[in-house]
Amino acid sequence: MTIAGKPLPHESARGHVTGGAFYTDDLLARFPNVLHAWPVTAPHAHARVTSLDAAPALEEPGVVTTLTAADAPGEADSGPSRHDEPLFPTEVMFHRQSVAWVLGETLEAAQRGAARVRVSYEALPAILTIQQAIDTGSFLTDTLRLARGDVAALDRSALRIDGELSIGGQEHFYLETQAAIAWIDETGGVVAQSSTQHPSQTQEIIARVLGLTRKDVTVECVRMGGAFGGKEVQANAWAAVAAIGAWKTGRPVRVRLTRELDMALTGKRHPYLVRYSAGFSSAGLVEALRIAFFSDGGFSLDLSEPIMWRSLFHCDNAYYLPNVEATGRVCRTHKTSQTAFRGFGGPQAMVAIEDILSQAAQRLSIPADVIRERNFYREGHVTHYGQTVDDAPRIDRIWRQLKATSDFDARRAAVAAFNAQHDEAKRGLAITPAKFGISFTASFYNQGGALVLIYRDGTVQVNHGGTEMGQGLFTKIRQIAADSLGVDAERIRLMATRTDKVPNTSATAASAGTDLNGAAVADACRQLRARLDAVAADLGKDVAFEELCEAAYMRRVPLFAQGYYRTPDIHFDRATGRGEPFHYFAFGAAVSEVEVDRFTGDYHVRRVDIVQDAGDSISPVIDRGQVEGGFVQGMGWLTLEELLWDEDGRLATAGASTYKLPSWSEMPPDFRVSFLQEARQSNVVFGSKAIGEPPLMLAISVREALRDAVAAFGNGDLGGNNLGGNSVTFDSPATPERIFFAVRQVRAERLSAEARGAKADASLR
Ligand code: MTE
Ligand code: LUZ
Ligand code: MOS
Repeated sequence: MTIAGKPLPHESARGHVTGGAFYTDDLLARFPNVLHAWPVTAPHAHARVTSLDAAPALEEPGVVTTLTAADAPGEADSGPSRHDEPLFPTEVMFHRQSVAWVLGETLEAAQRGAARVRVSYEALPAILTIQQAIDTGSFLTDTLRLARGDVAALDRSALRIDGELSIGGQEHFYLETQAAIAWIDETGGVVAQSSTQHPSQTQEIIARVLGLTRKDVTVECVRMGGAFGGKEVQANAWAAVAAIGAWKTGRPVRVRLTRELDMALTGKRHPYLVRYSAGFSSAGLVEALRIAFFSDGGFSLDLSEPIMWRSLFHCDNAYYLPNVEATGRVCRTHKTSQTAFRGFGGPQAMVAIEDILSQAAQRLSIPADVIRERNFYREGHVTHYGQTVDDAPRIDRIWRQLKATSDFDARRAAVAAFNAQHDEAKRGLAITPAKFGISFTASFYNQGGALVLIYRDGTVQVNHGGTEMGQGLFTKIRQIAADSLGVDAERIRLMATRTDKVPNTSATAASAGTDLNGAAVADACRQLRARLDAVAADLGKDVAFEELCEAAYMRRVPLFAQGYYRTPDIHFDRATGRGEPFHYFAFGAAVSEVEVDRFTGDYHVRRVDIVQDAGDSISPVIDRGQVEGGFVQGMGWLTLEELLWDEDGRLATAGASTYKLPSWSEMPPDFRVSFLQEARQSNVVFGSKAIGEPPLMLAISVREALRDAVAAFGNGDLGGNNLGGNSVTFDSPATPERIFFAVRQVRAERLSAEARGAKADASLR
């Protein structure tokens, strides 16, 4: 019986669509005496709090109490890295930061109370852009660096490209906004139900703010309605506020951000400014790359440092860079603290290198797919941080398979034919690869734990350290447990993630949820299966699983086991910038075709083809969903979603009306996803590979297809273009506005080149 590899539906699919699936805020109904919390938020991006009088709030009917600095018995700070996120700040660091909270019998009472809290501020100058931060020396980190070879090679290259690229951030827009409910249990301990990717850290922060030890705090996460990195550390503060409220009042306290508050208060994907110089041979090989990343970290450190490391690790994408110097620095601005988001700094760096390669292709009149192919990692190649790219040949395999199945060459010709006949619209086609390193780059996080319980009736409860956010982790783990125990999936129940079942867990992040926790569950199940096999041998006959379990119990064989997994052989030394930080690489490639309107810059995606390496997929339907969802989320980031802050540091795009998300209308009408065959990954649970983040970066093919289409307004077709030595550039996201201006620029260049040509012709006559 094999259940892994079967295309099972998501274990909560029915609950998701019927509304039956339980989320944190659904607990509300179980607590008739729950209190609702609402923040008092500051009207400045940067200010000193000169006085705060919460007392007037108490005059409001239904207000029970207020929460200010004096109410936290421990340290009122939720900063996960540095302690730089005071829950009751005396210095406001971003517009709408909460300075106090009000608890009410109803949400409305709490809101009315919050409006009554009197706060005076002394406004201070705010730093709102990366450039301002650089100019004023406002940074959250030192400069991080990875380098190899000698970038002086730049000066000897046949082609040199110097440039700057600005890349926008992204709002997570998980459907379930941040939520937590905390209460005091019958023994005096604190319990929180929290929509968190990292229950152990939520537990740590609650213990910190209450001055308790971890044994006094239990955190449970039943599931999340999406997280995407936005709840890797940023769920903690809300659980901490709820816990402080519960501690003060003895009553359950609920914090749930409205969409508008969630967008205003929580961190986003980091905006980046990238400065680069790249040197190419006349054949289009990268000879040297100097690249400097500046990220907008917002007001506190959060995960910005490991995110910047991941950028430095991914500035090569799938390409061998012989000489490279990559540096990165996190800027401190007066904005929300930017945080983890699917890809974790990798996407920004990969957008940059793909941008540079496309420009080189245009400048050298080499087709972009050819220039990419020529620069691929080959067998035996080592990255700029010293890790051998073991499976480098897979890049070529995927590339060739995708080119064939997407009919790339024929469509290239068809696009050129279309473009030759149309002046009002042009089509573009691009293929881009993605290589993504799998493992937390902070090596100690790469561990997983499990506790598997078999009952005498032959049914099984599986506990593990991972959290479910819609990605299908629980579905995969159920399949792993079923096969490891040799029973069918119906016997197995996946329990909500709790810190009192498996301690000291890592965040479910870095796409490693199944690799780590799945392997730990398999380890526990292996032990149990061995014990049961011994009992079966003793019985001397085949019996049903429930009888075997009963027999084991009667023989006093323990029917529960802990499982553990740690990723072998990974290490990285920041000081030298050398190591093997990743257990393996996930690979994929995508072909996108777009059509751009000359007059408006509006565009649509006509077709997308993807080949992704998922190893031996444990759950093909889940993996397909991850590829489709990740791709569309990446496409949204690179094309539609634009975060704007006004000159006072207010988030101008703080709702779905002004922040444009991809929807049904943006789905590629022709969307073909397939997986690399014979792709078993050795040394990973069931031969599978991580799938959560890598497909997001395949959306870069849409950005590059847009560049291809824009170039066609200059001269026809980019397959070998003559833009007069120019290349098409635009910042990210490639909104219709940016595409409109890029088209206008390219057409102006063409017209002036034609005018020069006409003049030259005339002078010959
Ligand atoms: N898929 C859904 N439906 N919802 C999510 O929140 N998060 C992504 C990805 N896929 C996410 C998702 C991110 S950022 C990560 S790191 C992985 O799922 C985490 O889960 P995994 O490690 O089990 O793949
Ligand atoms: N989180 C983290 C991550 O703490 N370290 C990582 O390397 C990482 N990578 C991807 C996503 N989340
Ligand atoms: Mo994902 S950004 O690792 O939560």
